[in-house]
Amino acid sequence: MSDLPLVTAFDWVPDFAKGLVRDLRVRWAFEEIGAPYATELLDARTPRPEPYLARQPFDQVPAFREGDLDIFETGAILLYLGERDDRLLPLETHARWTAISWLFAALNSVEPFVTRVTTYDLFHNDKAWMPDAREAAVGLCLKRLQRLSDALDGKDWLAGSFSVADIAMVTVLNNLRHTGLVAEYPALAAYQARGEARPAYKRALDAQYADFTPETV
Ligand SMILES: N[C@@H](CCC(=O)N[C@@H](CS)C(=O)NCC(=O)O)C(=O)O
Repeated sequence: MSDLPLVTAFDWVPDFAKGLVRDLRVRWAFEEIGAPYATELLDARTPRPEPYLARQPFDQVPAFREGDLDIFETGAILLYLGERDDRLLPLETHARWTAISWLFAALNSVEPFVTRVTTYDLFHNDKAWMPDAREAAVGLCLKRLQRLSDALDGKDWLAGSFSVADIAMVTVLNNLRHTGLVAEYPALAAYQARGEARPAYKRALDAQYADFTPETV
């Protein structure tokens, strides 16, 4: 058994989810600081082993384990990693709390609006009520994107320097990759591209793909 911090991930997901599974956030953080981690791969098609619920009560990935410490929720895991390295979370009080505020904002104020759109697109596309519901969801999502774009206001990163807030926000925006919604805001599209251009992001993405079992059919 490895002593490395352990991140759970899936060994298979449908194509539309590849590159979007949230263990990517944790992998990205590790890659930014050049720290090693190990993955424990779970099968997305079958219920996770019952003891897993003690580590992730919603039966989702990722869960994180280091020694006897278990953490779930990507926000909490990112915060934990940020606490140990100022390349992920600045030490200066104002910048630190700006980053933490934006970390919460990514997960609480932006992600739910993004998820509503993607849920309609990916899981309810065939429903009669879908066009009206989607239109309403897109309208609300665009309002959040506009506010986010305004807040970036010439900044490269949400808290001045790159931080876990950007890991969360860029990966939230990535869920809209099948739409043109982010492209409606050039500053936002540029911000997203800046995040994706980071070598650590690319390494994290490669690592997530490498953990998927090749399709046999
Ligand atoms: N709020 C959780 C969400 C985790 C989540 O949605 N995980 C997805 C993969 S990206 C999952 O495990 N889905 C499978 C399921 O819900 O059964 C977090 O940020 O950690």
